[in-house]
Amino acid sequence: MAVSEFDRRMMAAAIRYTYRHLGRTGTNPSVATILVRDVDGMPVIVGRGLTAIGGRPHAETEAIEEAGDLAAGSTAYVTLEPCAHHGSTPPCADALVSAGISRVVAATTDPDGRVSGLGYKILEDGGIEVETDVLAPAAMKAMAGYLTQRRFARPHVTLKLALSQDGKIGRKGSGQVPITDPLSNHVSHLLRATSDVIAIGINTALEDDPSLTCRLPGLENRSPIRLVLDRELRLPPDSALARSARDYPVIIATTKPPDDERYRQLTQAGCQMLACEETENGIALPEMLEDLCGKGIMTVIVEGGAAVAQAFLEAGLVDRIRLYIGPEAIGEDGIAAPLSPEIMPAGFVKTAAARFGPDWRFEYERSE
Ligand code: AOF
Ligand code: ZN
Repeated sequence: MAVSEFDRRMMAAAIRYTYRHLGRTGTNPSVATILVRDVDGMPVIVGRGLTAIGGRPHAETEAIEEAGDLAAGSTAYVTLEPCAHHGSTPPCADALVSAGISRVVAATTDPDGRVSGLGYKILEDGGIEVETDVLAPAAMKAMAGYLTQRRFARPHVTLKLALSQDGKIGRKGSGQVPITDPLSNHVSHLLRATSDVIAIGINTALEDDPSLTCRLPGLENRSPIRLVLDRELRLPPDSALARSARDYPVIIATTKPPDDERYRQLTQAGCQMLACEETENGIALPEMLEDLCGKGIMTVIVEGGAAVAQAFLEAGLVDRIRLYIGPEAIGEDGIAAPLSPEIMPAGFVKTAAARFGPDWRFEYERSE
């Protein structure tokens, strides 16, 4: 049976569903399964499943459980190839065969060596019809953190910048300057809710004293880990970040040793210290990201300031750029942005444009 328009619509729904647990499944990707079967000549959704918070159980078994007896004879829409390995539960591919699923429509092959191709093989050997690569680009976008971690052994990095109409990111010496509309701010807080870490440089921390939490009503507990690149340990223990370190985690990336007085104070405030290597330009970013990856971090937002943005770009460590452009100009005393729609680093292509109130948002991704 060929892939139909209905198949694509169900897969699009499954991919959208994965965003519900994005950033909450540990090192596991957030995967969705939707089971659909014919009931009196009508396609009916009989089960839905998502990778559980923390990473287990997997999506397929959740959906099969919800469908109960109705699972047999249904089509399973899965955003990732069902697993073939034994973890804390048996392989999902086996579970689909045992449940009597007749057809599996999948979006992407799992790059995990324990699964890659083997999941599909178990399904086919079990007599299930398998369709692959349905809406693969959209699924890969939703799983970018997981895929980047598997491919490059580092987290996926989004650089987020807000620019005034005249290409400035702030005003010299005046702390936070409102550039974008509250609507844009809500949208960027949604990215915070689905990301593991938000990183800023120490200058931004000192100038703005930001909290970097997600402040969307009901999603406050989805705030990412806040990370400050603070080679010389200048973050004050009474900063908004350090004061809230016991409520929402703070990591301080530094090259200072533990016998430093500020090190002791910040640790006492509840901040976690990440020992980093030093280069002539500051903290060694590839090694820092590798360490974060080792801690299970799959997605990082880099949010200010210009020097930090520049350092990540120069090191080739940015996968996606989200550029918000507000309607007002800042003028002469503004701080120039390291990039603009006219000046994009080589290798990035525009993949989306959207309007939020008076603002524009452009998205750029690295072309392969
Ligand atoms: C699935 N369905 O919902 C997810 C899958 O640590 P474990 O044992 O849970 O295995 C992690 C691997 O499982 C992960 O690397 C990926 O290959 C797969 N994730 N597979 O069938 C799911 N989340
Ligand atoms: Zn599984």
